[in-house]
Amino acid sequence: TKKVVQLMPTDIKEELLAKYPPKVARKRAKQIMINEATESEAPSEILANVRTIPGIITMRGCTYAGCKGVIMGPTRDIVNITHGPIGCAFYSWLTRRNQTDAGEDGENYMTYCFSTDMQDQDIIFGGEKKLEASIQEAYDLFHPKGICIFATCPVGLIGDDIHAVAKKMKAKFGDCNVFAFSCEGYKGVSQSAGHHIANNQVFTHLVGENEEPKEGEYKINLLGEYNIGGDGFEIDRILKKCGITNIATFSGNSTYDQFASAQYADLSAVMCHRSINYVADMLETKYGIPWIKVNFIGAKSTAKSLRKIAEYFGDKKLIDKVEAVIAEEMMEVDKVATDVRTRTDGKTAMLFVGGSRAHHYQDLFAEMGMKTLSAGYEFAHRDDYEGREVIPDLKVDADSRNIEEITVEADPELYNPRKTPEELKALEEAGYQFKHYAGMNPDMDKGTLIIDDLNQYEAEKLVEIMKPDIFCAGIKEKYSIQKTGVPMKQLHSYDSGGPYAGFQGAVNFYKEIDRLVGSKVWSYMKAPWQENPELTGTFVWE
Ligand code: CFM
Ligand code: HCA
Repeated sequence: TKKVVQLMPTDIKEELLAKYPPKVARKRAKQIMINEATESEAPSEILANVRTIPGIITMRGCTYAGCKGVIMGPTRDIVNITHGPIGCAFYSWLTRRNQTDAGEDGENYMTYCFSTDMQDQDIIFGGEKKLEASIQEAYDLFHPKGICIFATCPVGLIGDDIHAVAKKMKAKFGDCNVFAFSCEGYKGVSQSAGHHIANNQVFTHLVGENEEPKEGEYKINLLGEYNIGGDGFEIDRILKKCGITNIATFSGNSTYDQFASAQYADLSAVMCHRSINYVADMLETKYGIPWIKVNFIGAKSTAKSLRKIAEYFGDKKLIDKVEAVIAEEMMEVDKVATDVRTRTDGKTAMLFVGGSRAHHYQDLFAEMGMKTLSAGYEFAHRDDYEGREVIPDLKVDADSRNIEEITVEADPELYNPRKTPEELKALEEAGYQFKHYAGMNPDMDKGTLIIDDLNQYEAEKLVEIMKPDIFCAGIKEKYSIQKTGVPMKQLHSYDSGGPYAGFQGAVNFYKEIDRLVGSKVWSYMKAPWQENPELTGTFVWE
């Protein structure tokens, strides 16, 4: 049966805000947007990348999660040591389903949990000695090419100089690159600050370290692909089939050597812009490697992205090969899509995930004929919503790209303010360059609800009002949503599924969602006596 949404978007927004104290409601109102999806002169603005109001149960994570977990976590041959009390390391150990394949004899430290295990006396007297000993121990045991140190909140509070320790140990070893990240969890407002910190350090200490050029045809870097549920394996399969050489993935199943050789690519293809745009910009500024935005989530988006890469190289051989691969792969995709659409067409979805998937996965749902009623990011910035022009922090002159010194701390404000067409024109004339890429808002229907940093209360309320056929988010949302009787799909970990990227991934996703939205089990979430009050027993005192 088709659900009818009776309320207008404005009513729903009002309903979501009704319970808040006035000050909170005012702030949240700016983060709940009724989409206009037009190129109008004054597009509606959404407030993003701002601090969550204390007391609200946010879906977000922390800076340490964004740095250690997201960006560096998927690199399999670097020893990642968490400097802090054991909890931060233990509870972030293997929580992300980034897969690895080290081959026959490759190194893989992913399954280990490395921590300095700080105790009370280390907090009081300082933990640098303990950190030094831990680095030494890791080196002696594994002799890795790289050791990375990650600061947790207490380390920032007591002021351990992790960078000095890393520098000392690197000099001592000579054959192991040791560097550190000041990614204390409390920094910034979300994971996003952690991405930036990770990007800066990887670029400063790792990219460009390998001086042996990488050979291959049509060399690209794949930026912002973390191999969750094997997505990266599927993308690599397709790239290989097309004859495209992937020099470095940042950072799914990556190795030290890949990062260190990224400067040998001719193009950066950016999958998750939010988490890695800083590296894309720095590669362009320092080595003159341009970047384009790609999306391998959705079969049509995959085809489009492959064509975009082929178009960049402009070589007929590659263009023809890409077309042949698309034609071959789409046969199975079309077959399954046609079948599932008989059941999924017209169904509805909601997506609240991180900083890119809440947008990317709408393509897969659209391929199934499903409509996205409402979506939002946890921590993306305004450019990820608006998909408009980004102004780099440097004026880039095409002829003077190979500069040594670059500003690694890009000014976040430059990425944020929406410029009017006149302002953009003036900046363009002043020599600034712009990037164009897709954003969530223009891709969503007019009147849909776009909500930034959705919280537990609003999630349940939204589901109660709009009753989507499926709700997509993370582990913290999973069970509360399922208890409302609505199927829930994790788009972070994919539950136990995947890959969902590329052509085979699309087929996997169609089948999985078809099963979820078609299952009757969710209607049994109510206890029998809630459904049939006549079953309620009456206690009789004899
Ligand atoms: Fe990029 Fe990611 Fe995402 Fe992200 Fe993440 Fe993730 Fe995510 Mo979880 S890098 S922004 S910080 S696509 S871990 S693989 S699923 S919130 S939407
Ligand atoms: C993180 C990682 C996470 C969490 C997922 C979730 C991931 O933010 O620290 O909440 O289910 O993808 O593993 O985003």
